[in-house]
Formats: sequence, C-alpha cells, structure tokens
Amino acid sequence: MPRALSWFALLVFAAGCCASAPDPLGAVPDAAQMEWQKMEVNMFCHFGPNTFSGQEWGSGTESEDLFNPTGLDCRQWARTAAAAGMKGIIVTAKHHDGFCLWPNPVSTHTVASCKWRDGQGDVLKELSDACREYGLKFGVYISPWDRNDPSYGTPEYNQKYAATLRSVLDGRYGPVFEQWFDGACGEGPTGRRQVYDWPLFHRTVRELQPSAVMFSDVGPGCRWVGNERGEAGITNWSTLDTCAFTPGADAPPTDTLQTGNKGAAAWIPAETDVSIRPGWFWRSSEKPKSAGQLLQIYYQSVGRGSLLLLNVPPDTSGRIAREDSLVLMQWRERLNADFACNLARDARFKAPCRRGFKPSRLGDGDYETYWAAPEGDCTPCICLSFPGEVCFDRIVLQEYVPLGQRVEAFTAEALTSKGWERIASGTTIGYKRILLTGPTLARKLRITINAALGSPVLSEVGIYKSNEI
Ligand code: FUL
Repeated sequence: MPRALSWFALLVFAAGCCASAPDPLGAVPDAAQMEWQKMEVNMFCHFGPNTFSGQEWGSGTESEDLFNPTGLDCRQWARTAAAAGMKGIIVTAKHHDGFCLWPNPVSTHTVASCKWRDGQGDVLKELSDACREYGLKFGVYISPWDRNDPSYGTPEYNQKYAATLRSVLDGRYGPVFEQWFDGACGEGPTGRRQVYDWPLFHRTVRELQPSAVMFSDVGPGCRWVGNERGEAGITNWSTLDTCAFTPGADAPPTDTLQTGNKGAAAWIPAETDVSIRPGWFWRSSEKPKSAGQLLQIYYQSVGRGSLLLLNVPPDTSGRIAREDSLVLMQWRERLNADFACNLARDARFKAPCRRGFKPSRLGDGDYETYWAAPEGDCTPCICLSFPGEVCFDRIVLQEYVPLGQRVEAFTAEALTSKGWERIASGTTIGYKRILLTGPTLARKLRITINAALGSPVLSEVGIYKSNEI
C-alpha cells in the first residue's frame, strides 16, 4: 500500500473510532424524567385522618376535628429524609377519604374546618417550606377517588378535581416535582363510578407545573411497579406499551408493570412504592422494617433501575417516630458503607473502539460521560484490569438512557486464581443495575453484553466491596 494511502486509512479509522455521538434509539426520557430518575430514593408520607383513626381507607365521613397533630413538625420530616439520603418528599395531600391537608376553595373537608390551629393550619405550606430549607424536592399525592365529595361519580367531579389540582399546583407551594395519581377505587360493583377526564387532569398539571413527573399505573411520567412489596422486575424496561390502557382500572397486568415492555413507544420508568411499616398510615401497634430489610428493598428497586419511594408515615404528634428514623439512619449508614469506594476508578478499561468518551470514563463516577460501542456491535466486551488483586462483591452498571435503553442480556466474568469465572449475569441494565456477586478476588473483570436492541451505550461501571465481606 502506498505510504500516503496508509496514512489516509489510519485517519479514516481514527475518525470512525471517535465518531460523533450515537443517535437515540427508541423512546427516551425527557429532561424532567431524567432528573427524577437521578433522585433514586424519595420519602412518601401518608398523613391525614387515618393517622388518628387507625384506618387504611377512611370512609370520608370522619369529623374534621379527628385531624389533630399535637406537635406537627414538617422540618423534622425533611431533616430525617435529607439525613437518610433522600432527595424529595411526596405527601398525601388528599387521600381517598377526601380530607385536604391544605385550605382550598373547592372543599370544606379540609384543615380550615378543624379545631387544629383554629383552622389556620396548612400542612402543605409547612412541608414545602421545610423541603426548600433542606434542599429537597416537594411532591403531592392527590387521590382522584374521593369518598367525601358528593359529586363523585358525576362529570362535575372532574371539574372540581381539576380545581383541587390547581389549588396546589398554581405555584403557591413552589415547584412540585411529582404529581401522584393513585389508581385505587374501592367503590365496588354497586358503588359510584367516576369516568375520569384524564386529558383535563394532565393538561392542568402540564400547564401549572411543566416539569412535574406524573405518576399513575401507566404514567405518563412514571409508572407503578405493580406491587407494594418494594420489588422492581429483575428484567425492568423503562418503556411501556400504553395503547388501550388508562390509569386505574384499565391498567396493564401487574407483572407487565413490573417488567415494562421491551422497545415500547413510551418512556415510563417504574417507581417502587413501599412502606417502612405494614400499613401506609402510622399505627401504634405496628413496627418499622429493619435496616437489613430496607437494604434488600433498595437492591430490589434502585438496584434494578427503578426509583424507590419509601413511605415513612408521621405519627399522631405529626412527627416521624423515633424508631423509624433510627432504622433509616442505620440503613443509610450501611448503604454508604457498601458503596464507600469505587475500585473501578483505578482500573484500566479496554473496550472496542469507541464513540463518545474514552472507556476509562466508565469509571469516573460522572453519569454524563458515556462510552458507546461501534455502530452495529451489539455484543461488545469491556475489560477492567486492576492494579493488583482486588476483592469485591458489588458490580454497578449504568446505561446512558438519554440515548435509549438497549441492553437485553449481559454477563460478568472475573479472572481469579482459577482462571476466568462467570460471577454474574442479567437481562436489562437501564439507568442502574446493581449485581450482588459472591465475594470475588480478581485481577480482571470482563463485562460482556450478550444481546441488545442497538449498540450499547454505557455510562458507568462501578466495583465495590460491601460491608458484608
Ligand atoms: C394505594 C392506596 O389505596 C393506598 O392507600 C396507598 O395510598 C398506596 C400508596 O396506594 O393505591
């Protein structure tokens, strides 16, 4: 080959190697969904008349005076959430009993009709202020099912519900990061049946809080994970087929909600909601889960690419119980210990020639720097060489999902004293996948993508030694 030509070939090769960023593949998150996903763990607070009656679903006929927190302290909720590493709080502003934790012109079944604080109290005001003070985002659950409102079951209710939404979302409580539309309805076959005007509700939220992520069984912003056990799908696609489904009664089967649908048209990631206690509302007879149980829930939710919404219900004093906050602090401490040091930072990365950033950026802890396999290569292999032998039992993989979720199957192998050994395998990766391997002593680690919808784009590979070894 003439010398000039070989240089030319080299140049073309080099340019191809670092070619421009890959195009997005299929559905992708919008900016608000991406910010939401990165929050990873939020606090849910179920609080209202049920806190005082011991019910899970109030009848809606409770006297307003039942709501009487003796020492409401939303700053304590926010302080606890922040110390537990949570990034936001979602409160049941209105649960199914219809009682509103804020005064509003739509309903008389609100704090304004209580003896509590002479009708001057406003839980949403206190909580949104507290969230701002502690650097947390503020979100609201406003139940569509309403057992108190006499117009429930008629078209008029839709207008009232939209006005209720407006009275929270119009900016008086600042930005709202998530609007929770609960799908439950216990009216039964002979009960009142409301045909919800979902387009109206969605429009109302969009107009007033354009960045709010809307939760329901089927989104549009994020979806229910299909169970209340704290368990996302081992296979978890952030895409969902919503054709012919509506929130609530007509949602897809729960196992579909758990796994999502591969390559579906809408980006609707899973949110795992689970309570720290047996019930959603506080009860003196119930105890919180242990730190170990919460750790397992974290690995089954965040570790499978879902957001975790952990319910910590305030008690009748209006504070988070001491036993709950103690467990939360132990849980956070163990979690921090499990991920204290990323051994991948010191590793040498080898991967097929790339688009995007250098393979070494896979270990830099920066989600925005990604490595992309060459176009058409759906089964690349990434090899990490450590400076010496390292001991680990956690592997964290992250896809760069702004370009789409692609990976369908992968394997992890380690070079140990016995040669190359397979230590883990999995299906989807998505925003985050945490693999719990047995204790492994190795000089090298190899991640092979075995199947993908398009050439994989990975953001991070993390290697950790947990507290357990
Ligand atoms: C369910 C509700 O019926 C429960 O009371 C609770 O609020 C839970 C988070 O969602 O659908």
